[in-house]
Amino acid sequence: MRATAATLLVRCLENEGVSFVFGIPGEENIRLIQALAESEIRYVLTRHEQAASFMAEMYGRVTGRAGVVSATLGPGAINLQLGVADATTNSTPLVALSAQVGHDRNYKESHQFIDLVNLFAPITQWSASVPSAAAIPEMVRKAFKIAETERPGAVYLAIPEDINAGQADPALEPLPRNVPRPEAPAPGQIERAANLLRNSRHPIVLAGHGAARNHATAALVEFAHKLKIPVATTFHGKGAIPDDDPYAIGTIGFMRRDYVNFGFDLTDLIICVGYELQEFDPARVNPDGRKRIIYVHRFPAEVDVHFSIDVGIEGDISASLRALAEAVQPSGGMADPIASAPALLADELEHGRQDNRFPLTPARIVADTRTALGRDDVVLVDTGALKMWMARLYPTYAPNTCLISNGLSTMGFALPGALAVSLALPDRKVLAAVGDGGFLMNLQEIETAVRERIPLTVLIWEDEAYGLIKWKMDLELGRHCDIAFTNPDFVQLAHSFGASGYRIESAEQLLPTLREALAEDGVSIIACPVDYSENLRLTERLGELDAAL
Ligand SMILES: Cc1ncc(C[n+]2csc(CCOP(=O)(O)OP(=O)(O)O)c2C)c(N)n1
Repeated sequence: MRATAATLLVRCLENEGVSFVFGIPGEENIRLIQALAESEIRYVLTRHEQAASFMAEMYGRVTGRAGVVSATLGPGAINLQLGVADATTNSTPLVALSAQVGHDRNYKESHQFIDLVNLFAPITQWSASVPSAAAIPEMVRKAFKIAETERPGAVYLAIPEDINAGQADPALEPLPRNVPRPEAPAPGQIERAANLLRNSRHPIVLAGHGAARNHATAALVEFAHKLKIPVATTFHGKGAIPDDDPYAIGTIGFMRRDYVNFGFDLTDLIICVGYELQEFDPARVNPDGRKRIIYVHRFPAEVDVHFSIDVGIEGDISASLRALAEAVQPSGGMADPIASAPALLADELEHGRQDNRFPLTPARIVADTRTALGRDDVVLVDTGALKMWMARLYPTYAPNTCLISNGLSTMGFALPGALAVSLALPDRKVLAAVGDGGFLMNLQEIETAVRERIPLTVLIWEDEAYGLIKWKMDLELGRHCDIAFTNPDFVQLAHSFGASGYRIESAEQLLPTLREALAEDGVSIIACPVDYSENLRLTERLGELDAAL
């Protein structure tokens, strides 16, 4: 058999351990699609390239291995850009492949030609065009190495149609995979950090996405327990310390102050563990820029006037935490106001659980979602007011089990993302929590999930509006406009796709319906009316709390 460039490319993908490629074919990459069909890799045919890009992103997010998405040239490739940008801003490994016009016409105005390499450059870590079949082994290896190495992100490769359709030297082989290993922390940096810690009165840990990604939970828990230091997480770091750990004090990142801010008000030293500035503005926890900062991560920190680092420890995160814990004696323990934060959150959630009002309060939906899912099950939370409620209130017990986009904060990722998480983690239940706005941005993927027999449940928080924008307008302008819309009948819509459809008509129905839907082996859609009048009450309440301090 003669080797073609397309089969060589697929062999290189197999060599990287790729199990799924998400995408839509086009005229210019039919040989690649055929070569994939003949391989061990499962090609998941989607209904929108944007959705395919979110699938690849969320696959990368939960596995740590680059998710792969494929599209045709021009419009198909351009449709990939939202998930690609989301992956880069969310530190998630992704490899995007698209076709491109051939070398015979890429120097002039020609049908469907757009300079894709330049279009992808600012939203990727590397954007390049494959110049020849001979370059495929090196370029695929380089793409995965860059995408998966800290800080992970997206990579884009354009495959011109003449190369896609051409032959390859049969002697060409995929290159062996190698993964850069993290260094042990430098003893001098550990000692400098230990000195800062010894002199701090109320140190606090801020655990970010890097802690979740780098499996630092065990070391983080040991560190917190040994030194008696409270741990807050960012939205992306949720679960890096289980929320029922006595040293977990909650998630920071809500638009206003929250209970967890008590810890940051009091502290003189923030130990940032795997924190990335794109997740959350450091000004929010260090407004005057005067707090001392120890930074622990695999790569140097971004520069920000509110993030002036006293000691940076670059290397393996768990090893760094263990070395630091070893070097310091425990201090006095948590101050009372800090210790009170988890209890206040738990009260709020409990209150929500018992609230039978209809439409449901946001806290009721969060409480029932938590009860319906197991500790290791996964919820993907789309962007909107629901994200604020879920991020601050949803107790999370393991990293990457409450997935939020807070780098780009895009709408529309959760439903397609859930499909990929369900494929990547087939033994977990997977729920996409979405607003009615975000749901209609990528609902076509219900067809993909039904056709491909990928189990998932979608919970729509229905308020017939772009709720978060309404909340922001009400808060800052005192009124709102241009945020309301109407919805289709979600139950009929679900049925028309061959999915199960449920409509919640009383608060008591939500938990049993969630349980029933999650127990199904198929696709189910639940529409749950939500009363967002609680939004303004929450910001007012937290505002008063602010004043009381
Ligand atoms: C792709 C995209 N478009 C617009 C926005 C701005 N935006 C953020 S939240 C939001 C409203 C979300 O509405 P919905 O999905 O119904 O959720 P809700 O806020 O009502 O809970 C909008 C328009 C965004 N983040 N992403």
